[in-house]
Amino acid sequence: MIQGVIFDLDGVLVSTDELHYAAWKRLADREGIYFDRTINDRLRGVSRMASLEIILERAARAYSEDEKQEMAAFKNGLYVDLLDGLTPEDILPGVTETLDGLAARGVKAAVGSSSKNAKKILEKTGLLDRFDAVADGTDITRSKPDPEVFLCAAKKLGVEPALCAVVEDAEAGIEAAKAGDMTAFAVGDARKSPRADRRLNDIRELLALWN
Ligand code: B16
Ligand code: MG
Repeated sequence: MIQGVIFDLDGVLVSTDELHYAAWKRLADREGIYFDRTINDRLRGVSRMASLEIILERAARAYSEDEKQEMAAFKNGLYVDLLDGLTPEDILPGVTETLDGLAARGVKAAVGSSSKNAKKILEKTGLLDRFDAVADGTDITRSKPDPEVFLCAAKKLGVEPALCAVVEDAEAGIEAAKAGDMTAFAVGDARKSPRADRRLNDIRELLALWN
């Protein structure tokens, strides 16, 4: 039986995906690079620098390493400013009830996010105290689809990976969960992933596992 649930952050707990999109769009427009929401879906769960490389696939010229660092910093500055506006109202529907339900069933909960801004997001939304452990972009060297962040979360929870479930909105995250020998629950965009073990229309459906 599953003893620990590891939640992705962006697109699962909080809709920061819209803020990532707005910040990347500003950068792409500044550089005259085509960028749309379909390309943005490929950035879900992917690290900042890997996201930039995906955006640069449409660029008309090559960029130097220094230019790439500047672009990533520019985007992150915009994104961090947007995070200042986050409140508990930005928690996605069903998340609070799901966390309450897990706690009532004695199931541990963690965050497993590629973001280096995860703690700020959890603080601004009041979610930080709701988790037994947080593993994020500051804990890892390899981003999803590598399982490192989920294995780190499982270790912090003290639960064997095989007894952990992951809830993800990104293909890269589903792949990471499976590479880590965990059960992968897909929400949102990740429901089209063939590798997901289960697909949820509503995150609260997760609680049926323990009924
Ligand atoms: P940062 P997740 C991911 O968060 C986002 O989905 C992805 O779009 C972003 O590039 C990545 O975090 C890194 O974020 O630039 O804030 O360090 O879905 O793994 O919670
Ligand atoms: Mg995500």
